[in-house]
Amino acid sequence: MYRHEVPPYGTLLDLVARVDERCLAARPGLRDALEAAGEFDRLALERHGAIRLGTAEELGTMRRLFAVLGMFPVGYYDLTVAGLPVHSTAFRPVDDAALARQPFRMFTSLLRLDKQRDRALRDEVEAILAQRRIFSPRLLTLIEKAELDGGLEPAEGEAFVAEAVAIFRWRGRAAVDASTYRRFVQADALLADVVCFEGPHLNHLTPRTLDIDAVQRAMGEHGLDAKTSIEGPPARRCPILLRQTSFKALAEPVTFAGVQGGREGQHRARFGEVEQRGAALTPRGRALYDKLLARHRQQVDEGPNDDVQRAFADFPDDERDLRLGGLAYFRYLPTAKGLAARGLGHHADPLEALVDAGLAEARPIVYEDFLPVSAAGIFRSNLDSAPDEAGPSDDARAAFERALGVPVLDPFALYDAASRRSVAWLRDALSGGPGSQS
Ligand code: OOG
Ligand code: NI
Repeated sequence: MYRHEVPPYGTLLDLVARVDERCLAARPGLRDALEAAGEFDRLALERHGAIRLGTAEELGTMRRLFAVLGMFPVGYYDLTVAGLPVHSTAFRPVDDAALARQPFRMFTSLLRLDKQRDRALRDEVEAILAQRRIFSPRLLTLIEKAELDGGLEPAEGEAFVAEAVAIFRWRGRAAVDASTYRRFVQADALLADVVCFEGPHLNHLTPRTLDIDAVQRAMGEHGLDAKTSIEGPPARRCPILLRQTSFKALAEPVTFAGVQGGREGQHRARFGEVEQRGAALTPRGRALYDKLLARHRQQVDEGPNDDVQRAFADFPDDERDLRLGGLAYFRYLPTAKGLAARGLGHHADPLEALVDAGLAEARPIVYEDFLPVSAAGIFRSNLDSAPDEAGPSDDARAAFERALGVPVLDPFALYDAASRRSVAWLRDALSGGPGSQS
């Protein structure tokens, strides 16, 4: 659907497929590493998308919809620190098997009308949003049925998917007239994007690539209007977190509501993005990343000395250092040698001894989440006003979770659990199977 609606997105997908193919051919060990990490089969279908909702009720129902698909809210992102009047979570699968099969994530934002100072505008927006219904009655019935029965029959599942996809499609007809649209855009472009349409159209989709630098270089040649630089950490031997770039939003024709059959205009919101994912960082690794990013920002502010590679030189770029420094999460797997030595008493050895002896290997756990405001968050943490912000932000988070109907899951806890599970499996495998003495 999105490829049809936003044709350059199709161009981007084709480009990513070619770059990844070349990358796999050029780096012989890469395929094995991806396979061992359970990431090879999912690579070509891996995406994230983003939507923006208007009301607490929409967010609560969206949470139930994604739960039917096995996707749960992970993380809380306060985008007001980046000047956007929204806060967000990401709906995604959480267990190892589901992530290996289809890791699709939907970054989902909720408009914060408490940030709108213009009382009259706020009332007007609330009245418009109170009118709209983004979930069809049929879809609501199917969500309820899935909740009650713990699933749906195949035909119901088909209907569920069709109804759910329709929520995210583009509607070229605005729900408001042209002058209302213009007023809203003037107040805030993001507010207009949420409020002026009948539903939360996807604002972008993002494939994952193995070489974002190659994609960035080639975008221009393929007629894609790319932004000038890649966000996130610099290129490294051991990728960490998330690097992203995008092509700019299209101007799409819109018909506005109006007495004389409507007027034509344009709306610019929908784009395509691409990302390269690396290791998930522990709280300690993330703190170091944030510190170095802040230092880099300062260098950029201070003048031409903005070498991102140098700013990040203090972040170890070696898997063993990342592991021993407790900076990134790893999954531990038995090697062929380890399996051959099963039952010989190694299952209780210290983890590092197993790795050193070649009985186990450690693979970085891929970062499944987002970094939408790392830069802005760092600015804030450098300001004296940070304690000031903490109170209201906690309230906002509580309100967000009330709207969701559940607390968001803690991403660090999920990576930590995945790592611990792998260690338990490793010890079982080396001991000769579950139930053996340990
Ligand atoms: C926020 C999207 C955030 C990303 O990749 O960080 C996101 C928005 O809706 O503008 O998709
Ligand atoms: Ni994105």
